[in-house]
Amino acid sequence: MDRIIEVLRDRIGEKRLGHTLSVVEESLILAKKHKAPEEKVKIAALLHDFAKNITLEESVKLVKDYNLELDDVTITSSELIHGPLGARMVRDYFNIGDQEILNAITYHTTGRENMTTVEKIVFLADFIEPARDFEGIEVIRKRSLENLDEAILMALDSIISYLINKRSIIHANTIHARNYLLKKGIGE
Ligand code: DGI
Ligand code: FE
Ligand code: FE
Repeated sequence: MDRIIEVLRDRIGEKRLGHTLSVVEESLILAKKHKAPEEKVKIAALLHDFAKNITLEESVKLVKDYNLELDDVTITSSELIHGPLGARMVRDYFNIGDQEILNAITYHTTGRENMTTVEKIVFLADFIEPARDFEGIEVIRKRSLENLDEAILMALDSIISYLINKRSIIHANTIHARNYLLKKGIGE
């Protein structure tokens, strides 16, 4: 853990390390509450933004070097590329082979349909960590302790509204994640 933190400090800087450690803390609270494997959640949270400080240009180069197959929306977005690229990089840097950890990192920005509990927790912890401040966040914080799916549905509603207001492209995984929950009857 200490070695990872040192590598992270170099790579993402003190400020984002602060965010990362907050996400770890929130993740562990949620893991205890929802009986998820704490060690997995902790590693995924710690590494979720590993590729965040890389420019889009450099990220695209790395994606090519790694032969990663990313869709056109992800590969042209500085917001979206860091998830899948980060997952690939931590596989190399820290020899992480656990697919659930790698998926939690890959999908932490968009979510996706049928997420595991570990994936849900990292997605939500990133959204509700104490430095985040937007309308409705308190309700989502509270709900995340009671029902992960309902909290994620609220988070996705908020993200999608935000992206529409900015006229941004919405990644299909974000929509699929939300449709999946609605089809399951979450939020009724
Ligand atoms: O890396 P963080 O800042 O900690 O958080 P994050 O990985 O959740 O990234 C948040 C940003 O990603 C935020 O500006 C909203 C954006 N985002 C989330 N879902 C989508 C998205 N951007 C696009 N274009 N499409 C999405 O579906
Ligand atoms: Fe991120
Ligand atoms: Fe983050």
